[in-house]
Amino acid sequence: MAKLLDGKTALILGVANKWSLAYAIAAAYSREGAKVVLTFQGERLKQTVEELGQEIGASKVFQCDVTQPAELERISAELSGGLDAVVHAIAFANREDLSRPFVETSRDGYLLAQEVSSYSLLAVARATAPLMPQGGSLLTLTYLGSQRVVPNYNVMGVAKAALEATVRYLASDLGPKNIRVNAISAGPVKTASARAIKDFSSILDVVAQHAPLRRNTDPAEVADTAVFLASDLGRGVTGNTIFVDAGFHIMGL
Ligand code: NAD
Ligand code: IMJ
Repeated sequence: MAKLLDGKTALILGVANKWSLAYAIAAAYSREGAKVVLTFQGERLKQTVEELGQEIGASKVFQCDVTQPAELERISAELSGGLDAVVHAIAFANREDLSRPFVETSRDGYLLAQEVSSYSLLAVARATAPLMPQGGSLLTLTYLGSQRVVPNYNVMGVAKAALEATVRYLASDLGPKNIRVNAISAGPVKTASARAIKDFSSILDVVAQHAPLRRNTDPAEVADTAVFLASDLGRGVTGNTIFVDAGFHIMGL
């Protein structure tokens, strides 16, 4: 039977380990027939990501630190055959900026969070748009802390607000080339980026108690929405932030 991503090639940035949202998305894209290419941030992650790539039959795995222009240039070299979908699942802020009061955020900490978590989408869009001459899909991951105050999310919330605005401006620029740009706003999931957060388990409990679906978000649900957006089924959707959060964001109390 035909699969949703048959014949498509997808580049997925942001796999660090088997818990990464990017890995759940890569596995779902592979399941739906896509040719999957993975990148990892640095040498330290090489072996893990190569092994995960093998598990899902990835056709290529290479290093791409999005703060390094020379490493972004590798994208066009490695994907000269063209591309249909790109997933940006990357965020970083200094750990101390995710625990002390937001008002104490340094200039360097602010700029670092913006560079890695927001500007990098623009950099990736510029590197990949020429590889999608017939159009394609660009997807990033965001979190509710961009729109509401979530304790300790701090400088990441500001970076995600910029990321969501970047999605809209890129969607406007790239729409005439039939390149769609969207974000998925995922509910809290216990990944490496979340595990480090104080009281994360109690955040999961609060969400499960109050979300309309009365449970937490499963990475596989995020991945299935990512499949939809990269597939032909998503052809009319661009500039959007779609919540995959068991409905939590609609609640006022
Ligand atoms: P994760 O730690 O598995 O993924 C974060 C990734 O960012 C890692 O693979 C890391 O290597 C990569 N990264 C950081 N700096 C980089 C750089 N300079 N160059 C290249 N890659 C770099 O955690 P995750 O939760 O899967 O995070 C993926 C995305 O999902 C992030 O954007 C995060 O904000 C978002 N998100 C996560 C949750 C959650 O609760 N886990 C909820 C909503 C949104
Ligand atoms: C992160 C901080 C505070 C509250 C948080 C999170 N909540 C959730 C997250 C409620 C769900 C996870 N998230 C959505 C992120 O985007 C995390 C980004 C992140 C995490 C770390 C931890 C380790 C580190 N730097 C980080 N930079 C970004 O050193």
